[in-house]
Amino acid sequence: MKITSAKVFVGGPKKNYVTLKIMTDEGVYGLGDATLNCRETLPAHYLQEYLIPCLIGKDPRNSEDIWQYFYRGAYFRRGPIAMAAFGAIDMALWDIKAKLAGMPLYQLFGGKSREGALLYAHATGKDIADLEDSIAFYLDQGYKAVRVQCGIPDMPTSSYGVSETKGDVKNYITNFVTNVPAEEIWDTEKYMRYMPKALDRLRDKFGFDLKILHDVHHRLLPREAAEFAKEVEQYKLFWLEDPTPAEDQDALKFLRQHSTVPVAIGEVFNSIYDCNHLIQQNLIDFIRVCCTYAGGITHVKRIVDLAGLHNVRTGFHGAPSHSPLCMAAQAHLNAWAPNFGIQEYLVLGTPECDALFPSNHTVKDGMFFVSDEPGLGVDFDEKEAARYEFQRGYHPVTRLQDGTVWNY
Ligand code: CS2
Ligand code: MG
Repeated sequence: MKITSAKVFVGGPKKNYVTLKIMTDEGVYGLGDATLNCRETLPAHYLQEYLIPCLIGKDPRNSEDIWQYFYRGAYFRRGPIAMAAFGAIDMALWDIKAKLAGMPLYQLFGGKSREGALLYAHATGKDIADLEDSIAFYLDQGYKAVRVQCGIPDMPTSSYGVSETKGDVKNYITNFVTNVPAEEIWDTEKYMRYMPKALDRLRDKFGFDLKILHDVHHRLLPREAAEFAKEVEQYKLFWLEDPTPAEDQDALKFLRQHSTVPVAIGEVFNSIYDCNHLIQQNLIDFIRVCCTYAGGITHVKRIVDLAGLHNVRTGFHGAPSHSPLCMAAQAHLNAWAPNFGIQEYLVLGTPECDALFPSNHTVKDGMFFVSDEPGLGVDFDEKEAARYEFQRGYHPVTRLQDGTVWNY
């Protein structure tokens, strides 16, 4: 069996999904996601210029050898661009393998450990009243876990994960399309003063059964993160995400000495080498990598196994920029993983997205139910894809009040 050709598509409804389609001489094809938010054309070019020419003629069933060939063969290894490109190939090869077996992908990992996988939705509000409406909206849909992000009074601009418009509480998706990045102002003191009060009010209103998550988005210094974690411990978060920038991994020791709040990190990690210190030192409780820019199913499954050895659970990244292909790859891992924790979920549900990526996966009562179609269980409609083209966009750049550049 041989790979005969492969194509890359860039575009989608409100997002520049990077979709890889690998064709074989037996007519079976595989699909993979290489979307790297706000840098989408780079993995697309990496695939087109460097990787696809090497794929032609290879046996698609040898997904491990092909992964090693690209990873070890690159010399300049790792990094989000290369790993997203390898990730897309790897997903597509597992898709082919499971289609050949006539099985849903999770069967090739060892079958299902659970029927439905717990999801969390993004609740957001320009202020606390809006955030409460947003949480109520997701509770009505049956969600049992929500991430809460709230506008901070007197913050000069809105900040990460917060709607700019009052009343905008549903399906909040940031529009990053700009010629140059937008700029946001951040004030750590205002955030640290207000956010615990907001969590207090939410526990008062919604009680302690609701699973509440919160994303600091890398904004605190190590000491501040420890203080914040200590203060919010009483609100029993399901997790506190990215309290500090993850480059300085030992910074988390400080937080761990002061608080037992569960910590989730890893959405910007690309390889097991970014995760292993945090996992082996028990500095985190949830690992947040994703199947796209952490090198596909082959590599992420290794990370999941390592995490399992140290009682770290999964909480894969599922921002709106992930295409339904990446979400499906993760859904199959979630169905199997003995150390599954939770899955972030935003992507499906718009009619345009469903038309581009038809699938029978379902979401009900805040749980994801993986379909039993062979392979990833997601198709790609090339005619629909022709409606979209690439639109450049940037994440905002964050500054402190005095102008100093900070972490987005
Ligand atoms: C995030 C993302 O989903 C999350 O938890 O922190 O929204 C992140 O900001 C984006 O993936 C960046 O592209
Ligand atoms: Mg995050």
